[in-house]
Amino acid sequence: MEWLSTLRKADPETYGIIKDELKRQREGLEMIPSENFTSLQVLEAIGSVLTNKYSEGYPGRRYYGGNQFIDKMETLAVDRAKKAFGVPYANVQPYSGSPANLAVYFAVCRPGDTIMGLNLSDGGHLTHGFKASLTGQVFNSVPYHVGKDGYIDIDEARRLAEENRPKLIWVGYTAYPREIPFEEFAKIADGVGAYLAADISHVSGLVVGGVHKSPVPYAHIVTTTTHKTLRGPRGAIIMVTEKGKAKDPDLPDKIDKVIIPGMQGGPHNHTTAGIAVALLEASKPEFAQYARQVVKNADALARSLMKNGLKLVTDGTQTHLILIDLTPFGKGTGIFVQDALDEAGITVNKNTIPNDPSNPFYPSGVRLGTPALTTRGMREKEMDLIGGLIAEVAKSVARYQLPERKEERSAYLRNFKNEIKADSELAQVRGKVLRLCEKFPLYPGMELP
Ligand code: DSN
Repeated sequence: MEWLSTLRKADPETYGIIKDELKRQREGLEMIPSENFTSLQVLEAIGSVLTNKYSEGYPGRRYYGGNQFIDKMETLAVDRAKKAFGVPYANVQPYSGSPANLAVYFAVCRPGDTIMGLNLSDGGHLTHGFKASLTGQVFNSVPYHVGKDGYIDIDEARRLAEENRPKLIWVGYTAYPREIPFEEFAKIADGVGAYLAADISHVSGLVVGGVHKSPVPYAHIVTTTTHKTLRGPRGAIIMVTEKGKAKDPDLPDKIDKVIIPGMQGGPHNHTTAGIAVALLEASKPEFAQYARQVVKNADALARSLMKNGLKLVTDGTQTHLILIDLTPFGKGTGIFVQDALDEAGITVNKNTIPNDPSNPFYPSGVRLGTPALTTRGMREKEMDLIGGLIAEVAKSVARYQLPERKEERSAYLRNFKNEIKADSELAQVRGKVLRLCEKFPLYPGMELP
């Protein structure tokens, strides 16, 4: 089937860029753990005429006319979200994860209130109070940390909570390979009267698929993006649990009001449709099977990486995500491994590791995961092979070291980039990656001539 044929004729430039990106996705191993490939039906829903409509407000109470079908669409998405996660309230309007989290802050806190979240370089999200994020500037952010073993230091978090009496505590992380300790944090939050908000953006697909503990019995509020393991379009959902409603029966209403009129304008109705479609898919037995395979694949990949000599934070994973500690190669070496893997057709992202001896611009780790490769149908056998290729690439650039002097870095990196373009070992890995990708076609039948 020929896709985008109208666009091809009307705007060859835009068409060409989309075609190139599809080729990149098809011919490489997409291993950024927060990315995935949606189904064709999700793509169709977000490419629909629903994008044309303004609908500020909520079903049955909109500012604009003509919303009878948009109301149905949003109600369907909300009902599916409530059913998928087992919650009494869901708002599917946040444009993405950051606005969803901002809405939570302004529903339960005032500027200057104390909040807690996991420190960024220990695996926390930007919007959980990092100092460069508005959330770390508008609120008094007290970060908690992981211990030397890479696991969340619950004792430190409890002590900090008792000393600082936060209004809101965040759990749920962006670079943490172990199960989120919801139960332990519920005890801490309840002990100091704080709201507990679980941002399960990374693991929401695993939660729905039954392979990660659910936050719902423990947290008052749950947020998630919809495009990671949940495999939907780029968007987000905010939910309130029964526990949250018991703490504050007005919480759903407060969140609704912060989203609109507080922060956002018209919802992205095409995205709402895509979320509804993804939630229907996630309710099927095949999705639970997918979620199980994501975790099995991550475990197989972790074992392969370690067998091939790489060091992993917490020595493995229980989720979809792995964090490679590159300090044995030198501090701040994440950029060399990321760029060399890119050259070989393997997409990962450089990332800080706990107690990183470098900084977030030149971190000492690489973060990777298995959601997208599992969507393509790859299994443990392929993970074993890929772990070997990643280790080979990492070792092949071990001779590169980040210059201590900042002024020397850009010339050094330019030279590095030129050298890896001509590296025959990386070209060989690229060939192996291509052959593997051909065996697991992405969007078969989607032809872009
Ligand atoms: N940027 C998203 C991620 O990659 O995990 C959320 O922090």
